[in-house]
Parts: sequence; C-alpha cells; structure tokens
Amino acid sequence: SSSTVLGYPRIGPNRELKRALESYWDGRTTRRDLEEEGARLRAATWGRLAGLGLGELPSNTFSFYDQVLDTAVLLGAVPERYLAADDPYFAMARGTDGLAPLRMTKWFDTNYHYIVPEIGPKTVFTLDAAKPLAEVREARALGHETRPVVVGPVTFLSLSGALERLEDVLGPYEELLAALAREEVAWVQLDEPALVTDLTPAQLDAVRAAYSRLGAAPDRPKILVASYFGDLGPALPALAATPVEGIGLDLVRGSVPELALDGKTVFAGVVSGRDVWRTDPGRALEKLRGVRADRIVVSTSCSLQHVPYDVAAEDGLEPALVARLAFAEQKVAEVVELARLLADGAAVPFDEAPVAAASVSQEARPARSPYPVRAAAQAGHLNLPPLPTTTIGSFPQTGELRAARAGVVAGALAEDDYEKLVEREIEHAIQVQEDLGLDVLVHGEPERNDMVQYFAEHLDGFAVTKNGWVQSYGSRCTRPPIIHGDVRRPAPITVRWSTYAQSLTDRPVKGMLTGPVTIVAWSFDRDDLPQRDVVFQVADAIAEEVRDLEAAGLSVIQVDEPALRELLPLRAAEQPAYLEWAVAAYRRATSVVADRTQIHTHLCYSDADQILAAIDGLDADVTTIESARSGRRILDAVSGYSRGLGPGVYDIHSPRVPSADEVEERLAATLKVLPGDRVWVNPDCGLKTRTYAQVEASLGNVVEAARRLRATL
Ligand code: THG
Ligand code: ZN
Repeated sequence: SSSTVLGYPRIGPNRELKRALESYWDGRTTRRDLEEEGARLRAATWGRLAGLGLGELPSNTFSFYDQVLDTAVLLGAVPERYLAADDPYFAMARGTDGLAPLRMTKWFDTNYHYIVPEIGPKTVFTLDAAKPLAEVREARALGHETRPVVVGPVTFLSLSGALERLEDVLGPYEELLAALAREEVAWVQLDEPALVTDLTPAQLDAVRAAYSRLGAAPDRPKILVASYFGDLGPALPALAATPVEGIGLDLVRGSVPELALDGKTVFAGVVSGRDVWRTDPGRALEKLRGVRADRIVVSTSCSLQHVPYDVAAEDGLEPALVARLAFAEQKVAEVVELARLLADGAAVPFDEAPVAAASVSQEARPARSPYPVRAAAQAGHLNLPPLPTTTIGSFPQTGELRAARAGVVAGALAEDDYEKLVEREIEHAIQVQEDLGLDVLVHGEPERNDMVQYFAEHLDGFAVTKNGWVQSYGSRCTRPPIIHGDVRRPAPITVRWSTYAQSLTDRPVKGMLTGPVTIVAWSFDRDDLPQRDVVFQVADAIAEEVRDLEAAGLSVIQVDEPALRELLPLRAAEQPAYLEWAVAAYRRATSVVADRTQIHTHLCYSDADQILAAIDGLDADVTTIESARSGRRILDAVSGYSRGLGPGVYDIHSPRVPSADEVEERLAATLKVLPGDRVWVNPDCGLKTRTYAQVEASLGNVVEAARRLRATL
C-alpha cells in the first residue's frame, strides 16, 4: 500500500513566507521576489516529502494567503471592485486604502482562518487554472509527480453561502479536470470537510449531484474526495454511490466505517493532523486492517497545515516529552512506516494504554449571589458614573517592547531591565488613561506576547516551543503551547503587574486574565484525558489567580473567553453538552470572588448572537462584545439583557479615528435597547495592534460621547 498526506504547512520552517509577504506588502520587495520565495518553499517541501519516502505527493497546497481564496480565484469569483487594484489577490485578502477586504472567518473548528468568498446571483464562474497547473509542472520539473489539491464544490459553496449556484460552478470544475487530464495528472484531490457537518437535505443532494456529474466527465484524472474533521455520516453512502475513485476518511476523529467501499481507494487518515502526538502504530494498523476497500493509501486525518514543521527544531523541550511528540515531518515518517507495516502484514502490539491521570475534583463551587445583590454591592464599592468608560485590556505594543522580549530570550537583555521597561509602559498606559478621563483602567498587558502563550509559560503542565509556528491567517502565526500534564499554577502570574498599575491610580484597575476554554482551544491538548477535564484543571488555576487579584485589592477582574465558540462541536447533537461544561468551567474560574468584586468578560467574534444563551450562562457582571461590524443584528439579539453590557462603540481593526458624534450616535442606538444603568462604553476589542496616537484620539472621543449622553440620562 502507498502513503500520502492531505496537505503540508506552507509558512516555511522559519516563517520564510511571513517575512516574504510582509516585505512585499511594505514595498521593500517585488512581486517577483515573493514568487521566487514561494517557489523555493514548494521545492523544499516536495524534496522533503520525497526524501522521507512518501509515496504520493500533493501539490497546490501552497498558498500566498489562503486555499479558499485560491479556489475563488480558480473559479473566477473575484468581485469586480477588486479587479482594478494593483494586486487584486491581496486586495481581497487585506483590503486597500479605498477597499475593505473580504470577510475572514474560522476554518471549521481549527484556529486557522479563511477568506469568505463573495458570491452573488450575478457572479460569473470562469476557470483560471493557472496556479494548480503551474505547480504540477513545477513539481514535474523537479522530478515529482503530484496530486493537485483544490477545495471541492460543495464545501466551497457552503462556506460562501451560495449552494444554489452548484450547477454553475460544476462547469469550471469539469474544465479543470480536463485541463489536468491533458497535463497527464493521475489524481486530483477535492477537499470536502463540509461533509462532516450536519448536512441539510440540499447539501446531501449537492454531494450526489456534484460527484455524479464530475465522475461522469469523459477526460479526467481519478478523483479523491477528501473529508476530514469527523465522520462522513450519510455523506459516505452518497459518495460511495458516485463514480469517484477515492474517498478520504478521518480515522482519528471519525471511525472505521461499516460500509464496504468496493471499487474505491480509501485514503485512510490514521495519523492526526490536529495534534502533536506520535501515532500508536498498533492501533493505527488495527484501523487500517478494518477498512474494507479495493486499495488503501495510508494518510493523515487532514492537512498537516495545523501542526508545526519539525520537533527537531526545538532544543528547549524535556527529552521525555520530545519522545512523545510528532510535528509535520515526524508525521510524514509515521505515514510512510505504517504503509510499510501494512504491506508487510506485520504484527504490531498496541502501546501501553494511556493512563488517564486522576485529575480535578468535580465538586461544584457555590454559585455567586443573584445579580441584583452583586450589582448593588459593586455600585457601593466602585462608585462609577452611569455609562462607565473602559477598554478591553491591551494597549499598543511598541517595537521597543517586542525587541526587549527577544533580547531576554537571546540572553542579551537582563530580566531586571526588561521588567523595568514593562513598568515604564504600565506607567505610561495609566497616565494616558487618567488624562483621557476613563473610568475603569487597565495596565495594558505590556508583559504579554500572546494572551495564551503568556499563561502557558507560567503554568505547570504546559510546554512552549521556540519555533512551533502554525499559520493563523495570511502571514500571521501563533505558537500553540502543548498541554502534556496536569495543569497547576505554581505562583501568581499577573498579580504583580496589576497591583503595580493599581498603585499608580485612585481609579479602579481591571485585572486581566484569559479564560480556561480559550487557553485550551489555542493550545495542543492532551490525548490521555477528556478535554473537559483539562479545561477544568485550567479553570482551577485561573480561579487561584482571580482570588489572588481580589486579595491584592483589584475590585474589577476581566476573564476573556474569545474562543468559547471555537471549541463548539461541528455536529449539533454534541453542542449542548459542550456548552454546558464550557460555561461551568468559566463559572468555576470566576465564582470565587465576593459580591462587591466585579467580573467582566470579553468575546470578540461577530456571531455572538448564536451562542447568547451560553454567554448569559457565564454570569459575568459585565460583558463587552464586538458590535461595530455586526451592528444592528447584535443589538437586536441583546435587547433587554439584564446585566452589564458593553457593545463596542468603534472598530479597532481599522486605523480610522471615530468622531465623538459618531460614537454618540452608536451609544444612543444602544440605549434604545438596553437600560441606561447597565450600559458600558468601550471599543470593540483590544488596542494592541494600534498606535498610541490613534488610541488617544479615539478614546478621547469615546469619553466625550459618554459625557454628553450622561448629561441626558
Ligand atoms: N492568540 C492566539 N490565537 C488566536 C488569537 C490570538 N486565534 C484567533 C485570533 N487571535 C487570530 N489572530 C491573530 C492575530 C495576530 C497574530 C496571530 C493571530 C499575530 N501573531 C504574531 C505574528 O504572526 O507575527 C506572533 C505573535 C507571537 O509572538 O506569539 O500577530 O491572539 N493564540
Ligand atoms: Zn476582542
């Protein structure tokens, strides 16, 4: 049997693509320089995959920004207004001076974000196969035959909210197949992760229609329909009944199907593309031997783009942990080895069953007092004006600060000097907020690189990597920490910075923490303990920090949970149970304070309305949410909400400074649906990506607008 992977990281082992993109965007290099870097990265990837002995190589898994955007370009679905831009591709991805970018959203339940194609009833689809054809030829010139990968029609249209255009896209897909056949390509991979979600009858019909028609195309390569992130459910028999030759199954999240797939090649995803753990060869072989099909290709459960490149690039990890880890390179080697073992009919015993550590006590904590009781205690303690003004937490991160952090890591800057710099930044942030007249201040988080990485660095049970970058969107990456043991907080984490900030002012300063769900969602999770237990362990560690902040005199504490929606299971049947424990974990982390201590939370995606009941369940005293972009819809959804709420009054993602009139207008709209004594006034997200000049101008107008409206209450 043969071996393959569904996709590979493309940012470069040392984030070469990030640097090439950002220097092109800054005008320091040309489009041609960028293309050359792309070609180098592709050549290196194919060379490495072939060198590791992989049987079948993918192509077109490279992208300068995003594979969904690439598919929109492939199908000619470029909105007219972008065509005149200097570089329409990046204009769609990032916007230009005059044009807003296309919307971006999360790729299923991963931390990767894709560009949402804009498809209307008038969109004309015309094939532009230049990119996949060029990659096939480029690989061939290097001596590699490849299987081009493209997002399939059902997923592409489902993500675009335009499934009714199915008939219209199938023509270009057929032309693509013909073009690849002329190029003598043996296999094409059409990615269809949407098929593992709850399909509507229309989507299931679309699966049948699309693959019956593409399967009937006269001149075409063999078709692999790759599913991933779960089980195919009813889509499996539907696909099996079409003429496609190959079906990709996620046998890590999903299970070995009962159905015999006669006449098909199954691409059996037994090596996980979503975690960083080595695969147990005994268990993987058992799954492979359970698949009934004409031929089996050993594969990954999904693209490896969601894991870092290479464990060998890490030199600071414990050897015992390293022995358990597999990043992309190691996972390719596993796929190759499993194919060999399967072909040899080797008998391989299972590893020791993972021992689930006895973990958290599941004892419920007493709930806080009812909200009206707390609200009264807080009003007496905090003495805030109506329509209190605040910010979400982070202030601009200066280049000096980032350079200093790098200096500490490199050993070029003493820890003491770095801490003095952090204190100076806090002093500056407090001074700016006092001068502006804000009511609840923040310390600005100058000590943090990332809101998850920072906590992981200070908690037991987490390992952080030096180079374990994973693409989040475009040129942006994160280094997800690895949870490998029971989580504990050996010492207070943020207390020192928050109390320092509070010592500088008479106004209340908010303590700032990341919530347990978000910390786990943006990390690589354990494989030997249910996710819920891990989240509860983190909740207990955060609860200790909450207690210590309160004891140190912080009377407002914010615990952010921006990823609450991210871990939401893809199948509706599993969602209520998840939301129940996710909300319970949050309350476990926050319900430890006295009534007079005010708990804030912040959520920053635009579809908060979809999980409003869960947000309500968090039982925070004040919730700040994104609303500048989602606008009316969110206001309608929260109408009549009974606790404190701060719908963002301006969009921090743009450098634009909102006028006081504009903020006043927005606030007035909010006051139409919410009681005046519950409304908070704040921007819609953290200020880390802005400059101090922008922040001071914008917040000045926010404070001014709040004062004007206060006078009318
Ligand atoms: N932290 C983590 N995950 C996230 C976010 C986050 N996922 C969702 C959302 N926010 C994604 N957004 C971003 C925005 C910016 C960056 C990454 C993800 C970013 N990263 C730096 C870069 O690529 O240069 C590196 C940051 C670092 O040093 O760690 O700018 O906020 N975990
Ligand atoms: Zn936010």
